[in-house]
Amino acid sequence: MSVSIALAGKPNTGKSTFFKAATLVDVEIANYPFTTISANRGVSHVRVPCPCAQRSARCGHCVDGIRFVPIELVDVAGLVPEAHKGRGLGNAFLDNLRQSEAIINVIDASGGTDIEGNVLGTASHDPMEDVILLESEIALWIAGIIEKNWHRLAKKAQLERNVAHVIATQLAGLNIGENQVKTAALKLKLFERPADNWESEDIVNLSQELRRIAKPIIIATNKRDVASPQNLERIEDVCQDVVATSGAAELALRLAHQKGLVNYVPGNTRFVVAARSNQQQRNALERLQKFIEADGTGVQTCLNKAVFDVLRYIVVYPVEDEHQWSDKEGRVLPDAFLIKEGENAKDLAFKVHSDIGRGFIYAVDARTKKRLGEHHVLQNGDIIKIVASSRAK
Ligand SMILES: Nc1nc2c(ncn2[C@@H]2O[C@H](COP(=O)(O)OP(=O)(O)OP(=O)(O)O)[C@@H](O)[C@H]2O)c(=O)[nH]1
Ligand SMILES: [Mg+2]
Repeated sequence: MSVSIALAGKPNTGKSTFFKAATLVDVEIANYPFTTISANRGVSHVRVPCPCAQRSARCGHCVDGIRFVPIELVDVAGLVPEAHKGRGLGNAFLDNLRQSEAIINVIDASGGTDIEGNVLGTASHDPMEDVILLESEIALWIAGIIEKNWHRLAKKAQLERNVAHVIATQLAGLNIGENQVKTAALKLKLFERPADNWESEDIVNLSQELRRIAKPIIIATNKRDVASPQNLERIEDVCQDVVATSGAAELALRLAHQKGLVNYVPGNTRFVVAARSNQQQRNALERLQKFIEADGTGVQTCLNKAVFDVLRYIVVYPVEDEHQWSDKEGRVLPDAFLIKEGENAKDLAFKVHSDIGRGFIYAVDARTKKRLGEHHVLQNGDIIKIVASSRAK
């Protein structure tokens, strides 16, 4: 299963525009709230240097030495205050966050839409409120699930002397594990009191902590093209993991690339304009070029930040021939796997195939040709051959 990232936030902030730019899935975009009703899912990519760039020939799976590794992106319907109680489109959007490992909170940094996503006509809304909205709605949603049968749960937890296990079971569909519950409860010193003495406030605090651990949020200060520098700077000063984005600029470039008007590699700060473009197109593209010159559109940076900086994934390349860096058919660097920092050679073997994991004998670092044992922790960019016994099936 690939890494899944969700785009969420109040309505009309540009989630679907970001999504369409990042996946090229054709979804509805409009300047009013609740354009998206059911979630859109698509394949997007994170961008890394391809190991073949260090060799004389390209592998054929990258764009001039830049590799795009697939991830899942989910474009969720907008949420309004009290969504966890069913307001707006209600809880449906929260259900779409269940399997996501991280959430990009797409906010309207221009301040041109109110907390419900209505167009204001002036830049009078404080985008900080959009930041707080998503954090608190998710935490209150988690709290609601824990509180549902709390009385019965607390008794059970008491009897089994395993509060974290009981809560984790309740939250199973949310991709929140027992260890995460333990970490959160320890931090809040909740284990010092019996579970049936926990107040509603304790459960909300626990849920906030669980949200931080299990559903980390990256803030995309979107509509950067029309946002004031003050708004952008203020959010960057106060919040962690912020990337200024313009989904609209990324979408324009990706569509222009599709039409053959430019040669644009997602995440680049420069692109080449095709000779067949007309004067009007060239003027618009020139403006886009100026706009992305310093930091790009931010869309690729934001996805990379979520996967690498926040979720701490690394990319490794399993191969069958350690000399050619290829599979049996001679395809060079055919696969790129996202694995968690700290995972070892045997973990990778299991990801390639459970039979290979079970039959693991040793691995080879294809760069150094050194043998690696099963506990050898892999590093970002490693190219690994796995030697496994075929009898382990
Ligand atoms: N200026 C500017 N406008 C943008 C940007 N991204 C999106 N928009 C505009 O914002 C409006 C809403 O865009 P959508 O992508 O439909 O927003 P959404 O968050 O998916 O909206 P809902 O599905 O209703 O929650 C549209 O008019 C877009 O053209 C951007 O980066 N800059
Ligand atoms: Mg939408």
